[in-house]
Amino acid sequence: MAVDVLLGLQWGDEGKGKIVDVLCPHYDLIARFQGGPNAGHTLEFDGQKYVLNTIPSGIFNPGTMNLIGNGVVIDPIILKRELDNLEKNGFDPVGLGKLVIARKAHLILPTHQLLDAASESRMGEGKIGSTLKGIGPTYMDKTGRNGLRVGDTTLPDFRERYEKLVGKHRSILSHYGEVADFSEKETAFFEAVEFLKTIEQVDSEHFVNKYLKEGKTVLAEGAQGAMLDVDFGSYPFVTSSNTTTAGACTGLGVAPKNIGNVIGIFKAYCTRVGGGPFPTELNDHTGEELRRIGHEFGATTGRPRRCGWIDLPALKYAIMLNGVTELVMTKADVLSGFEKIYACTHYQYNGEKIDYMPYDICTIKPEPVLEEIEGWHEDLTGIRTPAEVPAKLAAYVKYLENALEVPVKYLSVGPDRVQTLVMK
Ligand code: 2SA
Ligand code: GDP
Ligand code: MG
Repeated sequence: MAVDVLLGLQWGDEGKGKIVDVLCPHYDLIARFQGGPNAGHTLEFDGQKYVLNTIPSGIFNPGTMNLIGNGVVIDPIILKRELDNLEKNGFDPVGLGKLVIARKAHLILPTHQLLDAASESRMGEGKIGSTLKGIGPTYMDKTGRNGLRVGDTTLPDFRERYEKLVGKHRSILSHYGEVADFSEKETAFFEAVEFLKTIEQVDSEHFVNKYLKEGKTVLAEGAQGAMLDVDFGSYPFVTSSNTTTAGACTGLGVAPKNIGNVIGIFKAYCTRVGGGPFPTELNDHTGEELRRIGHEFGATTGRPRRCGWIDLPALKYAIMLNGVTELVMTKADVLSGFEKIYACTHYQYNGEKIDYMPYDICTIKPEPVLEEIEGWHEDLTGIRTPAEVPAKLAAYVKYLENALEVPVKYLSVGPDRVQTLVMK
């Protein structure tokens, strides 16, 4: 068996949580492989809405196991809050043994959040627009070989290791001229660490490979999106992990030869939250309409998302990087009623017309070359079969399939799990 991968092809928030929830009955294991509580994955069913930050989106399916992989960074306070919320709603994945966590996953400390905020506040116009969850500083400590891991919480000298790392953070903060005051957060952190210890810890590399050996099905769940990948995204306006398929290998301990289908998700238009280049951004009434109709606000921070038309050079790049084998298009319903919609086919860049994402999109802005497409007016939210898809939407899907050279297998027409059409 191979590990299928599901990930975002734009700047995040493509609807990954919803689609994992839809697909998880086909899988024995859902495994998150990167990112942390910067992610907000929204699921809706039976009139209820849930936002997951760290917990994999297979958690609501009784038959599916969920793994938080070694590539994820974990804030114990947020993870505890997520699990408490689930319990209040009648779900107890820990009690049911449906959630395991990699002991090699790194911990986000309260001081990582202070460092994130201190760094952002000094960047002025050039700030990344991070979620302030401490993601960057935690991955810095991981690659700098100073980090604390989930497995360390069970060691007798955990507190000393913690104090050592916090001491380092204090000196960086004092260099920034900041006084580190986090005593309340620290108490909550240690309480949450005790709770964390009640979740079964595993070696994700052995755990996932055992599933494969036993012929079981595994889906790796990505967070953020390809254009936020630390290597290939719009650097430095990116997150601090590999959001692409390669990240599933390192973030779970899976060999590249054991990657199967790669399911790439994109919105029928495009959004981005935080700073950085966004070639097709609409700073006008149309952009505001997309935000209003699509409820485009950060699932974790509530920040307004920037909105624009679909960007084909960026999508083609993401498809290449990830080895995408099938596509999912979400939020088609949001475009209903737009007389004309537009697709960016090329960029005008430095006096040239190009069809790829150039190296320096931060100082030289690529101007989008847009193709006009007839919109559709039908309300899509009640449709359930491909036969009901309006002709102009079907033409848009065909147009995208031709341009992207990958089939659109699912079409999402609303936030609820039932609002999902199997197209092939
Ligand atoms: P960070 O916090 O260090 O990872 O931020 C670095 C950049 O990555 C962006 N980023 C995201 N972009 C879209 N969605 C994300 N999750 C939340 C959501 C975001 C929210 O689901 O809506 O609620 O604001 C996410 N997480 C990180 C971030 O905006 C920075 O541009
Ligand atoms: P993720 O981070 O990729 O899981 O996406 P988010 O949850 O951050 O943002 C996607 C938002 O769009 C959520 O509010 C979803 O409930 C919603 N959503 C997902 N698919 C659709 C869709 O097809 N139509 C509409 N209108 N909303 C959708
Ligand atoms: Mg999100």
